[in-house]
Amino acid sequence: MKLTADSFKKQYLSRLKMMTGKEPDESTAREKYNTLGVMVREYITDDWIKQNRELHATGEKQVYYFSMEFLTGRLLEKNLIYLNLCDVVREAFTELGYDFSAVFEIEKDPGLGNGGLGRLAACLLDSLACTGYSGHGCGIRYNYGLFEQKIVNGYQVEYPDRWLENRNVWEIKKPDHAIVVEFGGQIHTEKNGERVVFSLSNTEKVLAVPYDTPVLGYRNDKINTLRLFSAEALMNDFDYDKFSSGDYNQAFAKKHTAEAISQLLYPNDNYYEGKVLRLKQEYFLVSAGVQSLIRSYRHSNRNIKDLPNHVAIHINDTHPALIIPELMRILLDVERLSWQEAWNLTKKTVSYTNHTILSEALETWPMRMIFELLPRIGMIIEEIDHRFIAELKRRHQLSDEEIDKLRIVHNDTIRMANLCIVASNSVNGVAKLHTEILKHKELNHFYKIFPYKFNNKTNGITHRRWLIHCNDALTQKIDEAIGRRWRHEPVIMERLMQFENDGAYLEELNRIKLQNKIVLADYIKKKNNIIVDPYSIFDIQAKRMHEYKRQLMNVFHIMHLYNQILDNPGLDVTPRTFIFAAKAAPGYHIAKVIIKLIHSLSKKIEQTPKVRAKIQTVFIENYGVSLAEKMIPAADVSEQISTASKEASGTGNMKFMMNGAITIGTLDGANVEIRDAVGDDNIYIFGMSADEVYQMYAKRNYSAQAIYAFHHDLHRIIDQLTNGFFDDVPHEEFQPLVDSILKLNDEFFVLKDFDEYVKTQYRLSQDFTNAEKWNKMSLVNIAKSGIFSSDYTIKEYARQIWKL
Ligand code: 26W
Repeated sequence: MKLTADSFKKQYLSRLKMMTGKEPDESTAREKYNTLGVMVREYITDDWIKQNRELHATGEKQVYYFSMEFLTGRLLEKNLIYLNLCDVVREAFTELGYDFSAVFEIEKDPGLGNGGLGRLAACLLDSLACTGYSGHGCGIRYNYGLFEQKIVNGYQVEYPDRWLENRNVWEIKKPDHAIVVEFGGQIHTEKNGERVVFSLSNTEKVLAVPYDTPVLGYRNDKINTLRLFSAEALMNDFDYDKFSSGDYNQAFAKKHTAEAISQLLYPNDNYYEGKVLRLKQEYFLVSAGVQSLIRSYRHSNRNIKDLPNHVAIHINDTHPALIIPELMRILLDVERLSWQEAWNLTKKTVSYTNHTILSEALETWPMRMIFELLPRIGMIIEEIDHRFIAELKRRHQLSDEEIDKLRIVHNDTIRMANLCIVASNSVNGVAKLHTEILKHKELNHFYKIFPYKFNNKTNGITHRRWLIHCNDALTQKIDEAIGRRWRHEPVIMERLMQFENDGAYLEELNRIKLQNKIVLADYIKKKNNIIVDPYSIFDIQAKRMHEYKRQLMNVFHIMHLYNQILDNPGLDVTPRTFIFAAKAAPGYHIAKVIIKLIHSLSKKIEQTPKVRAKIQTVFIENYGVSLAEKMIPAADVSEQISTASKEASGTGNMKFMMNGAITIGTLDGANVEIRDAVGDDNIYIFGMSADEVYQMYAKRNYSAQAIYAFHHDLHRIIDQLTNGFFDDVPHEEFQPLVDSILKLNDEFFVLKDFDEYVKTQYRLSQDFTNAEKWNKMSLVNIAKSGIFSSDYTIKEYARQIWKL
């Protein structure tokens, strides 16, 4: 696009006037933002329409990526960068005296996801467009995204996330493409020759209205679509009789029930809660999505039997698993295919990613609930299960116990992961270790039956958001050193290795890091009213609050340093600022207690000058994509300390690495692959391995009590939780943490890994004082991070799974 600052300025000012009915100098930042957003959308609209038409005409294979979560982050600045308009706009804004970044800050960060799974969906969509593939996201347009977190007196308080309060300039509502989704009803059977035909009557109908958001490629003109469905009542769902007789509540009842479906994102991460409304959401997404894609497929006049040649459907964890029986339903009841034909097409079309092995995160639905809400879907699932078991018995010699593990329906509950594995052509884990654990431990019973379905796709992150967009200074420095090709081919970043011994270059990297730390320190001052030292180590743990991620172990280490400094004031401690950010699921009590503990510790340190001189602790509220963009470029140390085997991959680990932070972590998830990339000298690995964790479970001889009894430092720390050491809370405040360790025997091995963690932290802090050594490690991490670009991940999905 050829656009000069001058011509842009003219267009912009005239649009601004037209949209606001004011002179430009009277316009607010919001008005400036809206105008700019609408203009960006206008620039791309023709291309977007054209590409959709072409896709239709050519029948090029497309993937539909179904996910209950998409954490896209803000779009204005990103889109400007992708269209190569950022410099022009910045220049124009500067000339006009407008505050460029203040305008970006107006945009609400759409929090339509909880954590890693939702952000991965956004990174993969980005990479699809950037690598030139045709693929679309399919999700729910929640009215309220993940709650906004405020910290009040050290406690998390949740506020509704009103992200749609102001106009969303990126989406286009498509009412004429709305879909009817049906719940409940009665099943009817009818004989049609040899065939039994099923239909439903008396269903509750809900309208799924699509809102499309363009997903731009990076300077390659590609535009894909993120389609989010919003639930609305049908026009005739309003009860005029009730209204005119004054029964207003009842008059609107159906409308409210319908709209409830897309009202809110469930705030659980890695924790399954079997709520009917959640089940409705899941079916709403898949039914709307499949109907919509079949409709558009039908429009192009292709034979339904060719579906897998033109369409791939991917399910992001089991949450959209009902796509399997829903697609079967359409192929059987609407397209009138035979069971075998429908089943073959379904299997060829659907693929599935597993993102977690935590048993408390695995979805299961009571058969009864499914039959009540989705009778035909329930029937189809039972039939899939019957046929699968029959075939198993025919083909394999299996004990009853083995068969029970494989059943989709077991004890009157449906195991969604089993359904996904049986019905899809590919099952992938998200890091090498995770996939090995799936194959040889958690899903070994399935691996033995379907070895060919299992494969690994190590997660990735888009280096455009997580480096080019969020860390401009570092981006420039990389350009200067190795040119700009790496932006399109991120492995080229490895050429930075030639600067490994270039003192001046390393010093420059260090200066950029310091500058980013100063920016974060300002933010902390503003938000927390705590002054932190940007020359201290910025040690960051930013992710969902979860016991398996072991924020508590991090806290124990800080308490340990506290105790040591007080005992021994002359102690040589490298100044360090421990920074946390994390949301806890509102119903996850112990996670909330840990948040409170971090605040009490922070306060305690601020009140103890001797300690405060060496270490500080801060908790930044409301972690999300936008905050991550501020924190990650400022990190010296990246905490990735989950109990080995529990973190499927992690993607924060990759983002920190790419911004030059050094990882301290366990051999878990993608940390293993990061270690392989940078080598043992450029990462701090400690703790039990996944094998050791599994052995520990098998031996059943771990005793947290025994460690507590004999370990002087840990004994003291655990006692401090309840002995009045934290004098801003009642003594029993932190009792649940003591109980989780001593009574419930420390499920995540915090005590077991503590010593090695402390030793490794000490080694790290010594190394930090050697600036040359540290900067070199930082450079190696940046240089080796290119392989974790999601562009490579997506190419593997596209070629090996989706066959695009
Ligand atoms: C039904 C409740 C529920 C909600 C969310 C269960 C499970 C989830 C997600 C699978 C949790 C999640 O985000 N998992 C993370 O996925 C990332 C992307 O693959 C991985 O990098 C993380 O290790 C994994 O925890």
